[in-house]
Amino acid sequence: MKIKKIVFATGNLNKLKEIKSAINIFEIVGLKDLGITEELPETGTTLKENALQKAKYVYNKTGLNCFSDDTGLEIESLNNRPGVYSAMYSGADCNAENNMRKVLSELKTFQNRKAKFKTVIALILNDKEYFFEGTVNGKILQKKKGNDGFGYDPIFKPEGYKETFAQMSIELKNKISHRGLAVYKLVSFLNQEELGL
Ligand code: ITT
Repeated sequence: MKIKKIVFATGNLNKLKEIKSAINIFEIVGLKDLGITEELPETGTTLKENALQKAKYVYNKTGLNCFSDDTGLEIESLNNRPGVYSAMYSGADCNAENNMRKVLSELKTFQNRKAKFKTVIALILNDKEYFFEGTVNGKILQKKKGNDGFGYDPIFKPEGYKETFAQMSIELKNKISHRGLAVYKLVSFLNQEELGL
């Protein structure tokens, strides 16, 4: 089977940019290219459920092979919150700034700032479902640093690095990040499918 192009089901243009930069052996088709403008359903209680829900929605609508990504930030001192609720953490007015502000304020009195980002990718290929996961450990800084990346990147410093994700090139972030690791597994799988292994 030859896989030449695949749909990435996301409404998040920053994710699309990262995925396009990480994958160059298949053409990545975005939702805009397909005229899909509505928000994807995301009502599950786990990353896996949400990832599958988004991929299924687009697969059912288009009949095209596709994958999606659901990501959460788990902070140890906050009992792994915001986790699957990372996108809407600050409530009705949620956006990256408000979400980060809430996390920094909640962590004020805590010494333990350990956190991890987790991504689950759900792939629907010829009617079959597959999942790929990636995790990166790190910690939440006292204040924001850097202007690149998106979401919680300015307050997350991955283990073994001096910079936050928002201070890194997209290439370095892809090499070590939750999403980058999950994508690596996805691409290895698709390559095998391609070779018929
Ligand atoms: P889609 O569901 O349409 O893919 P989304 O932005 O809603 O887009 P998620 O539910 O997976 O995606 O994202 C949960 C939250 O985590 C959201 O606020 C993102 O900004 C944030 N996030 C996701 N990936 C991130 C990353 O690599 N670095 C920093 N924050 C990230």
